Parts: sequence; C-alpha cells; structure tokens
Amino acid sequence: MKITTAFAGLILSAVGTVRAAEIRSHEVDWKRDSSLLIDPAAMPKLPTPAAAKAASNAAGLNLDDIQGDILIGMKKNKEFFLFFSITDAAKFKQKLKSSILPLVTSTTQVLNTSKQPKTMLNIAFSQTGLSALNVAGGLNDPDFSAGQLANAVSLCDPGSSNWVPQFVGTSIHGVILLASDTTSNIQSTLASLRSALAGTIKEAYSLDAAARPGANQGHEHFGFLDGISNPAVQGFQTALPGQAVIPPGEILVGENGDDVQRPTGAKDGSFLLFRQLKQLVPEFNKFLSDNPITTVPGLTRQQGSDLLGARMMGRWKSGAPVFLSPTHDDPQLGADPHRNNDFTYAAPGQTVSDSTDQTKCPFAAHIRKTRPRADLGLPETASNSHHIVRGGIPYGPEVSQAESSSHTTKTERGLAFVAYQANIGKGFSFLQQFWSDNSAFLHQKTGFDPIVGENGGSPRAVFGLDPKNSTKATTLPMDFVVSRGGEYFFSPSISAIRSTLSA
Ligand code: N7H
Repeated sequence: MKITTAFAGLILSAVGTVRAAEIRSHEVDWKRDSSLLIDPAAMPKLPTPAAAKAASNAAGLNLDDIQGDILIGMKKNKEFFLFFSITDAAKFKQKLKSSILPLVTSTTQVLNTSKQPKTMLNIAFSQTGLSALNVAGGLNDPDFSAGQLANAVSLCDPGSSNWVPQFVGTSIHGVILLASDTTSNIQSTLASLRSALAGTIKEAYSLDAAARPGANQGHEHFGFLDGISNPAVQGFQTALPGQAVIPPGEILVGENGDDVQRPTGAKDGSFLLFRQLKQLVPEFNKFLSDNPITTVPGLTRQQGSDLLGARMMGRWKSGAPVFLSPTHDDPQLGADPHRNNDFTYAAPGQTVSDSTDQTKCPFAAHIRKTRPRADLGLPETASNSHHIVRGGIPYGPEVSQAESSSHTTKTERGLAFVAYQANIGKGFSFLQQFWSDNSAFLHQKTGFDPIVGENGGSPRAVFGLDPKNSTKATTLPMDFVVSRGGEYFFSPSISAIRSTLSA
C-alpha cells in the first residue's frame, strides 16, 4: 500500500460517534425483520457480523467506513441506479452532508439484518463529478480519469452507437444506488432524496433493476445462476472451496495489495464500473437450438443445445461447472456452495492445467476467460491479480411469448453490470480487453469469450465448443450481449464523503 497526501484535503476522520448518531436517527422509525438482500442457497453466504468483525479487526479493515455495496456481491433484490449531474456544487455539498450522508449504508450495516435500513444507499462519483466538487489532485487511475467513453474502442465496443445517449460524453457526475426488498421502499427513499437534492442536481438517467422472479431468482436473463464465484476478500470473509482468496487491496484502494500511489483520503474507496449490458435472449436461445452439439453420444437435440450453452458459459444453468459435470447438468452440484466452485481446470494434485485439453471445459468459456485458475498456474494469489467483485443485477422484463416465438428481442433486458476493483486497468478493463476480447487468450486458437467478448461488432470465432473436436471454429453471428455503455465511478469511504466531499 502506498499513500500520498495529494487529493488535497481528503483526510480520514474517525467514523465514531457522529456516524452512530446519524444511523440511529435514520432508523428511529424503522426496524427490519427480514433482509433486503436475496440469498440463493448456491451463492456463498455473507459472513455473519461477528465473523466479519473478527476478520476485519485482524486485517485492519474498517467495515463501518466502507460503503455497503462494495463487498457483498450479486445479492440485491431490487435496485435503482440514479445517474446525475451536479448543477450547484456548493448546495450539493451541503445536502450531501445533511441529507445523503446519514443514509449511506456501510458494510457493517448490510451484514446485520436488524441494522439494515429500509433502503440501502450508496453513492459514487465520476472524475468529472470529483472535479465539479473541486476535489484537488487525482486518484491516479488513468481509466477513471479519462472516463468510460474514452475506452469504448479499446473495450472493443463498435464505437458508441449502441450506447445509452446519456453515457456518451462525460457529463454524468455521479450515481446513487438504492437497493431494497421492495420497490415501494426504494420509491419512498427516492422521493425524499429528490426533494432534498432539488436545485442541486439534474437527473441524467436512471435504470430500474430487479432479481428475476420465483425460481429464477439469482439467475440472469440467459437463465444461468450468477454470483457464485466472487473472490473472498481477506479481512471480510473466509473462502469456500475454489473461491479465490485475494488481498483487500485488489478491491479497496490504499489497502494491502494496491500497489499504486494513492491520495490519503482515497483509502477504503473502490472504483465502481457500471456498464449496461443488453442481452439478446431469444436470439441466444435460437442460436443454441440451431446448433446443438451432436458429437456426444446419447444426448437429445435439446440436451445438445443445453450443452452448447453450458460450454459457452463454463457452467450449466443450475450453476454446476462443466469442468466437474461435462455432459449433463447436475442441479445438486449447482446448488451446493461447498462444491459448485471447487475446481481449478487442472487434474487433481496438479498446479497447472493441460494446455491441450478442452474436453471438460473450453478455454474460451466465459468463466475460464475471466478467471483462468490453474491455466495461469497455482497458487492463484501468485499468478492472477485481476479479480473484481461483481455486484450487478438483471434489468428489464421476462421474455414474452411473442419474443420467444419470433426469436426477436422487442423490449430491452440485460445485466446492470457493476464491478468493484482498486484499479480499473487491472480489473474490469483488463478482463474485457486482454482476456474476453482477445482471441489468442488463453492460447493461440482459443477464440473470443462467447458471452461478453467483443470484436467491434464483427462476427466472432470460438474454438473448443465441441468437446470432440477442439480445433473446430464456431462462428457467432452476432453479439448476444450488447454494450449500452456506462461510466467509471469512485465509491469513496464514508469518512471521505464526510470530511472532503461534503460541506
Ligand atoms: Fe460474467 N451470465 O450470467 O451469463 N458471469 N457475465 N462477466 N463473470 C459469470 O461464477 C454474465 C461479465 C465474470 O470466478 C457467471 O458467478 C453475463 C463481464 C467473472 O470462475 C455467469 C454478463 C465480465 C466471473 C456470468 C457477464 C464478467 C463471471 C457464472 C453480461 C468482466 C467469475 C456464475 C451480460 C469483464 C468467474 C458465477 C470465476 C461469472 C454471466 C458479464 C466477469 C453465469 C450475462 C463484462 C470474473
């Protein structure tokens, strides 16, 4: 960890009594008896408050000061993203202190159901937002400073023609994340926020998102269980089998493992990557049904299509990894968090995978591209410093009958993709550019990540999807995930919001 004194004026203050009083006043008329988060059995459980306290004390992490969304992963039930531009900086700073700061939810609060607010609130700022607030000095992250639009081409988006217009430019100064178990809770917090912030901001854009209903809770729109494999951050939780264990500084700025010079007050913040990723679900399903894998004996056509989808992802829809269950889904395996992540792509006892064998899982599979495990050699702590905590949530309606039968998306749906990291160039932007979009990663003829890899809008070749013929190229005729753009934000510590960003 390296800390400098730039980013003038950002000096950490103790969280202590002021914050406790604020939380009490916010909660005076509110008591929760059920969590605002979802908790599908297959996802790793969050640590108990006592376990998190013990781990964070041992690692010197202050979970009271870290915004609550950063470490918890994909467990939101309903979420509203409010993107704004600051129109009156001086008044906004006052309102930030008086009206928003008391509502900012810490990690400690989220972990303890009885301390959870009615609506969890987090706030993050873009580079232009920090500039609008006159925060001197930079955070020393070139991607963040330039903004996401400047990266559109290097991320292999086909320019910004598909982007939500409000993301084209650098006029979005910040985002407020509101999450709860009911939409009405969010709406009531939103109404108070709007009235408090009137005359200080302009709402630029918003996105309403929600976990899918019923048995699909925790599954994204293609149908796959998501949020199984997030890294275990030291000082926060203990790892389940197969979970990557990472130093806190891969996610939290200024902590052990962040090797960049950082301004003092940036400590315990995290860069929040937001990207609206539209998913063409009927088109994806049509591609699977038109191209079943036919070389595995004993599979029906439908099972061949399901196998193709699972090999593109690296997991079955239940969450079961294809590396452990190569030809059929295994819902019991998928539902067991002690087994569903317990693999390395190498044979038992080996620290490096076989660079020629894709029979169990293609090198191009989405989860293998974005976390290659033993492909880079074990232990992972020594070979891979490119981890992110994924905190996204689906948006948009379920697929309608009309869309299904016409194989055509009529109403937009997708993933409100949120990733936290201490260094965007090592986190999201690295994974997208150098692994998912790079057809020569893991090996020369690997092809693109068939889920999120981009080729500037041109068709993408993927190898290894057929387990019996790993040199066969499958050409994906379109991107089933379309980038609608987004922005890079910084989610500061709560004490930094109090001491520098507000007035
Ligand atoms: Fe991905 N999906 O639901 O189809 N992702 N992802 N992702 N993703 C993962 O392990 C998905 C995207 C990672 O540790 C799973 O939790 C979709 C981007 C990483 O083994 C599923 C979209 C990036 C992992 C999906 C999308 C990543 C991962 C398996 C876009 C980074 C963990 C469930 C619409 C650039 C890998 C799980 C590991 C897993 C889906 C985007 C990264 C099902 C639909 C843009 C690091």
